[in-house]
Amino acid sequence: MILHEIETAAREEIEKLQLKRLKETVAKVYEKVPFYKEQFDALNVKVEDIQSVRDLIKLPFTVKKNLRDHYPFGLFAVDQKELVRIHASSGTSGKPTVVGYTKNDVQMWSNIVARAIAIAGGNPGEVLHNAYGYGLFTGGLGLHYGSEQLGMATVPISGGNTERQITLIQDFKPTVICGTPSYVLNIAETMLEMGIDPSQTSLKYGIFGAEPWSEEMRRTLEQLLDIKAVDIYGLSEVIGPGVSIECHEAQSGLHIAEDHFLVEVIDPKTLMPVPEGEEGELVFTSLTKEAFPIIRYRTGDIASVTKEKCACGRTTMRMSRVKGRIDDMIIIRGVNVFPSEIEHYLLSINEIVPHYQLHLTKKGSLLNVELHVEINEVFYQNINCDLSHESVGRLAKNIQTIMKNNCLVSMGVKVNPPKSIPRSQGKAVRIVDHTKESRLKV
Ligand code: DLL
Repeated sequence: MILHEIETAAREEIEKLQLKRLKETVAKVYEKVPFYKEQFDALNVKVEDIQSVRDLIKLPFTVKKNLRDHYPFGLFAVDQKELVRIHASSGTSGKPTVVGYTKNDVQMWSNIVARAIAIAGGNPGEVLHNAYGYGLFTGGLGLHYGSEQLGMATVPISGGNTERQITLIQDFKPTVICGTPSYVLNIAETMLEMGIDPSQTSLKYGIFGAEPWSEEMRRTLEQLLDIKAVDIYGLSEVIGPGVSIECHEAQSGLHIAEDHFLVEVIDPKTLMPVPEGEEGELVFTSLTKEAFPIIRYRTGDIASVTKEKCACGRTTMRMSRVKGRIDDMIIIRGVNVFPSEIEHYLLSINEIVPHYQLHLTKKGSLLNVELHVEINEVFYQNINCDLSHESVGRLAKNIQTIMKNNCLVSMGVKVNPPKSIPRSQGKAVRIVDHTKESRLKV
């Protein structure tokens, strides 16, 4: 295992480096980005007020709306001529959020991702199959540059054209596959349909992220493909993939690239920090970015962090799996539930496949949730393709009880035939919100 110095540094050393970089970042945004100057002045905070990393809380938060309000380049800290890359995320409403990178930013990001791929089990000289989408989304190019930087032969296949992906996996013999967990599941299932045993490929490691997924999904993917699967996290506003990643040795929380990003966890209601180990909203501050430095960005993602040393020997702070985005949290009769929690329990049920959707409707002012699941081919044949068979009713009831007992929510369950739930080629759509559709129609 090749470790970078920072990965095993003592906490004081990490914080010393962070403080130095934080001071530089704060001074830079104050000088170069009018938005930050206004924000800091309004709170009467001065660059000199940052004397320890804990002083970060004196600074204002940044939210997605600030990016939209300054569309496209209003929050950039460099002249447009210095940009070499622009990414954007479409979002669900309004203008996209746009982020930019200088040459140094791209180099720095590549180094971060190269380190992340190594943490996940990748080695120079091997082949990496990159099924993240290429384009404005940061997944494809982010993993691509990191993989090349590490010295891996990178296959820029992007998402889609699943049968060709499978041919290339068989022919090029990659050891690492990258993609959203839902799309890689789609690849594995397509292999089975083609009569190919997914556990017999050259793949050893999977680097999966860009969407919430569960431990059960990890087990499913690991068993199907006979690989070790690790979670990678990131967001375009902070840099893209590589903000944190699990190590293949312990698979126990995602190591944050603390030399480049400062993390906080806050209570999204009070905006105050929560104690270590407690869940809250992740907030990131970039420490080394040139084109688009960002201060205290509220991600909307729910997770916890720990400073405990990992079994792999690394000392960098680790975050838990992201449970979901605050916006994706469904509140049913006062109970909060994330799709990833539902997924966790759903995947232990034998008769169904790991594809599901939550359909939201409204009856009066009450939110109604229907869980759409899909039965597997064997079960379908056993019931003579008859969904009115009594065992289908029993299955639906069983799923309802499992959800009620474990997620504490009551929801309808609709059992669908095989291949009826849309397969993902990138980020899976887990929530279909018909309440918004009807609002639009009005
Ligand atoms: O999804 C960057 C990325 C690419 C991460 C490839 C990992 C791998 P955005 O499109 O800006 O960037 O979306 C960021 O996706 O705020 C989370 O809500 C969600 N997300 C990203 N990684 C994970 C993960 C990329 N591992 C948003 N688990 C974030 C759960 C994730 N959610």
